[in-house]
Amino acid sequence: MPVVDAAWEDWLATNAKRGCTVDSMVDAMVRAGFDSLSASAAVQHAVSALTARGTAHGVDVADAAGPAGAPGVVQTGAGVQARVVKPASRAYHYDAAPVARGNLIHAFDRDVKVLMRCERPQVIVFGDVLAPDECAELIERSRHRLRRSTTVNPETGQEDVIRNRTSEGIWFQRDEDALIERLDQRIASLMNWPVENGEGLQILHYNTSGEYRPHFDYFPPDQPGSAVHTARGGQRVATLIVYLNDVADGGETIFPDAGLSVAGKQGGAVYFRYLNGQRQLDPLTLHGGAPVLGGEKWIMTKWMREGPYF
Ligand code: PD2
Ligand code: ZN
Repeated sequence: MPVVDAAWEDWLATNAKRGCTVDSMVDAMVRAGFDSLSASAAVQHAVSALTARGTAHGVDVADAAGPAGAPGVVQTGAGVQARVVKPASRAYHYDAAPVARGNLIHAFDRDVKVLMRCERPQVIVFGDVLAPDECAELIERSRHRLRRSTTVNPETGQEDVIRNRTSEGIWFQRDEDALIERLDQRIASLMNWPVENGEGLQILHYNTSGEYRPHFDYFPPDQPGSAVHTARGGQRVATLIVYLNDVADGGETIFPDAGLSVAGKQGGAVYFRYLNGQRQLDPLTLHGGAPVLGGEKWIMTKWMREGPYF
């Protein structure tokens, strides 16, 4: 299968800018030998990068033109032509999220309040997921064991320390002790996803000025390093970020392409889902941790996978 190299990135950016539909670009890439999941993720990434800059789309790629020299690709003389057609139909399909309906959800051993639901992207804000003493205990257990956080290198899949993520963290393995086991059960019940599909619980700490620049929590299928991570448990499907303290100023969880910002409150949480039943990935879940402007920020993150994570 071909890879999304610099030439394909140029092709994607050019055609997204011309206003070509997601459908027509995915079709062109599939005809050039990509599988539809990789093609769809690459196109959605290119379109969402453009949408973030405020450009609309709604025209079709005229034929299977890809970068010059790409195998199996027809190159038109003047590049790719575009014409106005129906709106894109291969856009991310918002099927029902597994989280229960209603304003109060009984999650294992606790009643959790639903404070806000957003349908596109699928984001839910909860109150009272953890009690104040549970938040305090997690912070105290973690404070002296923190290590600088890493991110996945897209090429190699290795964990790199980079400036995009200025936090420190530690992991608690599932079933590590009674408290972690209980919290894992509660979170799995709230997310309505099997507890064994969850990665460990990660505690993160940001000092003033700490931030986590916008990123996807899923592993982009077009990046070679992703396979290392999806080999165990498959793709990530959804995230729950629990706020362990009130931040004096800043530190919101932001969704820049959705124009959404969540200011955390101790014990509350934000849930977002990015893999649907058709295994499409939602680029609108691009999100980040805004810089902490005053005080410190403590959160706990749970990432759920498609399958059991052992
Ligand atoms: O600290 C946050 O608000 C934040 C933002 C984006 C955390 C994460 N992502 C994460 O842990 O993935
Ligand atoms: Zn994230």
